[in-house]
Amino acid sequence: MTRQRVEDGVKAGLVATQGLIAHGRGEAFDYLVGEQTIPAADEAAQAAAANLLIAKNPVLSVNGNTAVLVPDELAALQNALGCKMEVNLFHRTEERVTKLASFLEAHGCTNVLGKGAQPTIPGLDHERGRSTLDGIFSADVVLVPLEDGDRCQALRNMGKTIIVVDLNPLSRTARSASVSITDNVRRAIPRITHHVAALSRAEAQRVSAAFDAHKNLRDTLEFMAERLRVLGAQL
Ligand code: PTJ
Repeated sequence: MTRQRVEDGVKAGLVATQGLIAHGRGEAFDYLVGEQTIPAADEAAQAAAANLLIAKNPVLSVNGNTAVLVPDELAALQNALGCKMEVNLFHRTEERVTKLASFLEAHGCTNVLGKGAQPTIPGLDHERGRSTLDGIFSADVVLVPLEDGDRCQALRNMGKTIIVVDLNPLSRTARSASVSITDNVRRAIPRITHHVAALSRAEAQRVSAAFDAHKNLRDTLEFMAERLRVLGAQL
């Protein structure tokens, strides 16, 4: 059913054709974690919630794959945070931005930015470096599920806290993010929303300060390695 959403999204002009390849890569890594939220991923989801809660101007950045996989869940997270949302695409066309903004609004998202974004992110080419001044450009914390490594690094170079969701813990995106959640975006977004509701502001400060991004990725790789060892021993 999840794969069908991506396929239908391509047919509807919401998902880039490259989104199918990206999805397949994600599925392969999802098997390595057992298609479940592992403890390290939940810890990262809590750190993500903490950073979004203490942000002055948090923004949820949404691409084609994320929009079709979790539109209602994004609306719930946006509602819990009362923050802005921006359609920001890697394979950008103005037509797809407009379609995605309407699609997200039909699912309850509000204040969806992205149309008419300007080339504002230093270090990226004209098309890939676009953002809106009210949205990602002026944000201090950005959640960018399934982001590209160059853009993640460029946004970090602007001094922003960047939270990503990426099932590949070895991707450049995962390694350059402030917080990387190694989980399927279908499970990760509801987990973040759960933690947003559960954390007090004081707890959020503590969780954010205590989070160690590289240790979390090491724990994730250790989980995958141990799981493969156990599965191999059962053969
Ligand atoms: O809609 P656009 O134009 O912004 O394009 C979006 C894609 C995803 C096509 C674009 O950003 C892209 O090509 O991304 P990459 O570089 O292929 O990276 C996608 C990463 O997301 C890979 O590391 C995948 O393993 C991971 N991934 C794919 N599906 C999921 C996922 N991670 C979490 N949940 C998924 N469902």
